[in-house]
Amino acid sequence: MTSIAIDLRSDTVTRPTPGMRAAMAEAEVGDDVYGEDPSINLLQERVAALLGKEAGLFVPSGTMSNQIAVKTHTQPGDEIICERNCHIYNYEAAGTAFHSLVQVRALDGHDGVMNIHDIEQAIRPDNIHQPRTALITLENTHNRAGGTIYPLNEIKKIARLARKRRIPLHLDGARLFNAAVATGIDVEEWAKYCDSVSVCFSKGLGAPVGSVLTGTQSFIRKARKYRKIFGGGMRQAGVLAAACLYALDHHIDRLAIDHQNAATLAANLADIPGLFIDLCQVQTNMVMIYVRHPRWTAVTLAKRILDYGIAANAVDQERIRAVTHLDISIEQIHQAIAIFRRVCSE
Ligand code: TLP
Repeated sequence: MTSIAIDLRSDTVTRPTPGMRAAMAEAEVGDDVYGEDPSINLLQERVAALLGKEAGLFVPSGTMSNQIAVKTHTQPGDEIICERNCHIYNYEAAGTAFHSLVQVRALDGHDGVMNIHDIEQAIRPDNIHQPRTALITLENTHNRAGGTIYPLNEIKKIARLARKRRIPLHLDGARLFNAAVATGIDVEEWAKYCDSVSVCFSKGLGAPVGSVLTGTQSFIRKARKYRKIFGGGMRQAGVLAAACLYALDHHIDRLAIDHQNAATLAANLADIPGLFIDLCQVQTNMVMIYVRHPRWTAVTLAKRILDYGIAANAVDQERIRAVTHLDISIEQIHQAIAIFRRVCSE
């Protein structure tokens, strides 16, 4: 197996820095099922306050956070509305059906953004034949669209509609801090329009494990019970929360470097014959590389660059996703560009 020198598969691949490891080693801990882990309690409070929510819940993964949110907002037999390419619908192994017994109404979007009229049309009337529309979910930034930012105005419109129809709105904010750093709009403003918000620490923020789900006190009380049922009640997990606290203090502003690196990668790859980049889509730390090459498809090109130690995932036959993060330097970005150029001229 070729060893990976430059790992652009995801921002989930980062390893904790020495400073983060030191914070983990020194963490105060307790049994969190009893609510007695001071590091977890502090993290939950800090994240809730940052997002302007009443309470937070520490969970092992972004997937569990989203799935607990769906479970807490819905009843079996309900329907939820989401965008067709979103993570909840595509990458959580049908957890909505498995855990919550809900059906998904997936709407076409543009760069992950749903049309407000399509949402309005999709909301079910109160009719014995039809499921109840119990939840609308959004994703910011949007993974499969290439790290695109959900326009705040669109969120406001959806929130207004959702409130009018008494439907809760959940935000999968796995990369919400990327959206905040890229726009200068703080996470509280992004979160304000949504009833529940999930944020991840094991993506761009560089922690090894952990997400926090936020919402009202009563929502989080219910969610805590579901976390236990899902097997996510952890004990002395303050060592993990300490990594997340460290990330809050040290790794948010530096996301701007990842965004700059993604922009450099995109601008240079766009010049290589056979590769196409929609530069408007490059808004944060991801680059979707469209492969329209006489020799390579996205899948074969991803395999070939791996021979040179560059790892990036083909998300379909046409696109490779490259993600920048804490463990990728600008020198590595230039090395990766050189490899793409070389392979595309083979
Ligand atoms: N996304 C992963 C893969 O699952 C695709 C990645 O490499 O990008 N929401 C969004 C928007 C995500 O991108 C992810 C992870 C999650 C939720 C789930 O987080 P984890 O992996 O912690 O369960």
